[in-house]
Amino acid sequence: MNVSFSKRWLGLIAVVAAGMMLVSCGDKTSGDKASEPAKVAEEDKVLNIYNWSDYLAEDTIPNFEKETGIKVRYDVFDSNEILHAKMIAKNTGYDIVVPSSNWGKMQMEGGLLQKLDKSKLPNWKNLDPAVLEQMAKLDPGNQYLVDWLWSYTTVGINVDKVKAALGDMPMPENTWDLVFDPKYTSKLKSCGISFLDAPSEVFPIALRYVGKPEFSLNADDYKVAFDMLMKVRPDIKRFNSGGQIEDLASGNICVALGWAGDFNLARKRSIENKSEQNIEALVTKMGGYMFMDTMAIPADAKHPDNAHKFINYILRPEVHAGLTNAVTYANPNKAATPFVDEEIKNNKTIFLSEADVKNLIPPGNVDNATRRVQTRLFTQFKTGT
Ligand code: N2P
Repeated sequence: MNVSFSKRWLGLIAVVAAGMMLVSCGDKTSGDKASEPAKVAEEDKVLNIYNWSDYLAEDTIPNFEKETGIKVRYDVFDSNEILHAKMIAKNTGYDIVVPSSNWGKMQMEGGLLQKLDKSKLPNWKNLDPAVLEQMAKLDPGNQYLVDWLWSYTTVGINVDKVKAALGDMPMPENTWDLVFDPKYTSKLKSCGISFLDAPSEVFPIALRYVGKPEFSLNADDYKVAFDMLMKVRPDIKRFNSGGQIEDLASGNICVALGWAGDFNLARKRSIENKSEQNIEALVTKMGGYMFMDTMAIPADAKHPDNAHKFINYILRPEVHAGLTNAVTYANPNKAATPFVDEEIKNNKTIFLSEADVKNLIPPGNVDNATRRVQTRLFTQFKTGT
């Protein structure tokens, strides 16, 4: 349908597959049992969804409810860490969760997810075959995970405010300096710097910035990244993943380490609320950190049939494109491309070029011990001690 769209995806997925460093966790013993499709004759007309905040079009849920008579309870989270902790504790009460692919893979390997029943997903055919082929490298046979939307963690700026705060100082060649180098942060402090509140988002990038492997298992490497982070700590105004859209759109902050999709959404919101902030997601030379957020059904979901109905509904071209148009994140649905607004389709910070995709850090993971190191150091970073 659209060759360049497909090519971009090939590059993107190749990077994802190549970079997966997955370490299993959770309860292995329940894996086989958990994979059996639940046998439910007639389910209650209820569906419990747990997704990231600001990740929906206004009509996505109401249209689904109207059409199916299924009542949706929709809760939101702002980090994989929060979702993962709930998944490991089990009995989440959710029928659909949306982990990033690397976290979804861990949950799948831990027996915490159930296999999708493709016979209930006729719209599966709309997914880009190139995506499916490449995704199969991390989810063999595409059995558990369906991409919702994707983007990357990067630097977002309010162009005018940053220029004003920097004064005579030109923009750095490596734009990550805006959040990692005190030479810049000490100036940008005046208009507000925000960081994502999640160790798994910040450390891979901070490690690359200090020249260490992004998914290092060596605690000494984390200390080097931590020391770099502590130098800019006094200049950071807040850690607030879900709040960056509003903070940027209203001019409360001028620089953020956050999600490219949210930066484009902040720009859109500021136009809607007439404050017209000149907000940009930067495609940095050093590269950002890619994520693909995926729909999955917990092993103990009470309404798996309704969950399949919802996934199949999202995979409709108009519905999937509706998500992209509303929240400015790229989708994996080839049939949706004609329904994506031209401005979004042509935005090179949303649908990245092949070269820019290759430059991203692909989704990856560390072992549990390293995750504890990350958590401890990130808490210290936040408290500034
Ligand atoms: C929320 C977007 C979530 C992206 N607005 C992070 N995976």
